[in-house]
Amino acid sequence: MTQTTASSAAVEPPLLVRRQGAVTVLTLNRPASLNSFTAAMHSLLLPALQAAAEDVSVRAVVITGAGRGFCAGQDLADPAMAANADVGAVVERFYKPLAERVRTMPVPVIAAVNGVAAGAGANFALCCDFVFAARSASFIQAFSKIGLIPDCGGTWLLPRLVGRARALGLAMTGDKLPAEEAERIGLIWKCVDDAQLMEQAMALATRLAGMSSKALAETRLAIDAAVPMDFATALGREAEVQGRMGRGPDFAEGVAAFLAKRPAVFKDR
Ligand code: T3D
Repeated sequence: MTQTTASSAAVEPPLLVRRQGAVTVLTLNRPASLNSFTAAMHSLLLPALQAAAEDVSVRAVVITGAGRGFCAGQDLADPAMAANADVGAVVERFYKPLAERVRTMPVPVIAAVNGVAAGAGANFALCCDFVFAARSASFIQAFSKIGLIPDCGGTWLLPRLVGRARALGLAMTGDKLPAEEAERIGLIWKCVDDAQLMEQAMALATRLAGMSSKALAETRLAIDAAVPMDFATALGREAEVQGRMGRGPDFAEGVAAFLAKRPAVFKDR
């Protein structure tokens, strides 16, 4: 096992990169501020993911955090960000490419959420193919509390993972969701004992690394491609299908049975 820092100049680099067999392990490393994202961290994170994507000997990626947090989202005190008043531009520059990179990796990506994951930190984890969370970890859609909407893929991911009601509940309240509850509602893959987190994440990463990377990446693509439909398209389809149903005999029978206060007898096929 070798561990290198992504930046040799800094004493405490904000990202640690190491290899364990065919698995690249990325550790967000700003524990004093719960590994919140700075411009400096972004400048290492995306290239590290890109390097893993391009290195054919890498067959899985595990992402975790140093210290007691996974990632508290955007570092709200980062001068490099404060100088950039355009939050949309920050999202365009950092979070869009980051989320897109994770979702299109040629190998499986596993988040090992060791502590609180808030804001873009939560959604960065949810972009991954598998999310393991330590029992003491939690997920917070912190955006509404600072007058923002979920980013880093949150608006797309949340309703797909847990449905509209829970997506809105989490995003609007910004309440803390404990790891056990996150597993129960299907937001994440597994909640595990804190001491087991890395062992379990690495075991799955190693197992996936031995499988067909191509098949796994195509599986992700196929599942994502099968789900999406925008609201307007869904409304159009409802109208089209409802039109057909409304012209069919079962609708006529259903209405007739209701008005006659008798059970309906449906025969259409
Ligand atoms: O430009 C843009 O902003 C666009 C991009 C937006 C994407 C986003 O991610 S927006 C959401 C940003 N994140 C947040 O709003 C979360 C802020 N943090 C918290 O609400 C809390 O820290 C937590 C609920 C995550 C954890 O609470 P707790 O009580 O366990 O820890 P703490 O004491 O609040 O935090 C520990 C330290 O980390 C503390 O520093 P200190 O006092 O010990 O020196 C705290 O200030 C620091 N910290 C935590 N989160 C951030 C942070 N520092 C900077 N930015 C943070 N996001």
